[in-house]
Amino acid sequence: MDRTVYMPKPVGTLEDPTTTLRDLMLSSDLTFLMEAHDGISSAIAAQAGFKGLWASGLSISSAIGYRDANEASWTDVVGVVERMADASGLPILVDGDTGFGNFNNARIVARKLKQRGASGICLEDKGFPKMNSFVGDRQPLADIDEFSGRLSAVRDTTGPDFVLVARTEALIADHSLDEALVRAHAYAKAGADAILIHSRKSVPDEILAFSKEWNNKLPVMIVPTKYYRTPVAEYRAAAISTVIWANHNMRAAISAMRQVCDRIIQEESIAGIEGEVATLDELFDLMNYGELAVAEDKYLPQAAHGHE
Ligand code: SPV
Ligand code: MG
Repeated sequence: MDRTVYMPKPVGTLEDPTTTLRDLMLSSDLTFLMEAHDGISSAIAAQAGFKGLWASGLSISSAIGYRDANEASWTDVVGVVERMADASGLPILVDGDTGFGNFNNARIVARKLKQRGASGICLEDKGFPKMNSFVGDRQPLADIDEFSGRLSAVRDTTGPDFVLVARTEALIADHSLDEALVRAHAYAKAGADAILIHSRKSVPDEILAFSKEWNNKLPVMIVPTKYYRTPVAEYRAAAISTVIWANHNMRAAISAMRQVCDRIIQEESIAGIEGEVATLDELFDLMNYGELAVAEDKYLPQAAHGHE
């Protein structure tokens, strides 16, 4: 298959993807952002043809052995996002959780993410430390004015290009559609570029009702993890801007790694799974080792690079 191979690029040579995320978000067609959580999952998503990435808080924290409860620090997240940007060359919307504190923490995180190659940040209207939206029933919402201040601080700090997504957890916390709408209006006023409306229902009814009432005041983003059966035609019909496939690279990795570990421990051999795992050549191709060999020929003294 003829696939463009992305490679880690030196800082400063990346095309600026900021406009691209905004363009994707504002385009008339439905946009898909794929979850990634490190360099290699970002490169794989780019090769598959995704145009943008979701740097998932759940997946990034899981990948480094933490729970999605702000156990990973914001500097952990910034470091991972930098690797994701370099490895994929794609625009990245970063799950900034609640902003890691108050308005001041939120604006520092957003500024550092922008400096390190992110194209936007999504902030959710809860407090620090947060808990993953699908864990437990206690999801206390932030005060609307205080959270709006967090959004405005990010807006004022990152400038007009960096995409700012306000995520309301009103429906996750079992509040009404009206509460979600009141919050979305306040967040729009505070400077958000888009609203992410989250739901934990297995059908899309409440997000479609929100979208209808909201009437495209700002682009709407959704995370259909729980209502995964809904055909995307319904989102197109509802003029949803962006669908986030929020955790599927991580969940795929868990299944694959479990299967391989179980087989190797049972069989005390790697012979059985050889045909079922990526080849080393596939890995070298993914990381563009070919370019390194060409560069060695160009830059290393002939005697030193060992290719004779
Ligand atoms: C994430 O991917 O970390 C998200 C989406 O925020 S969810 O896990 O559904 O809260
Ligand atoms: Mg998250």
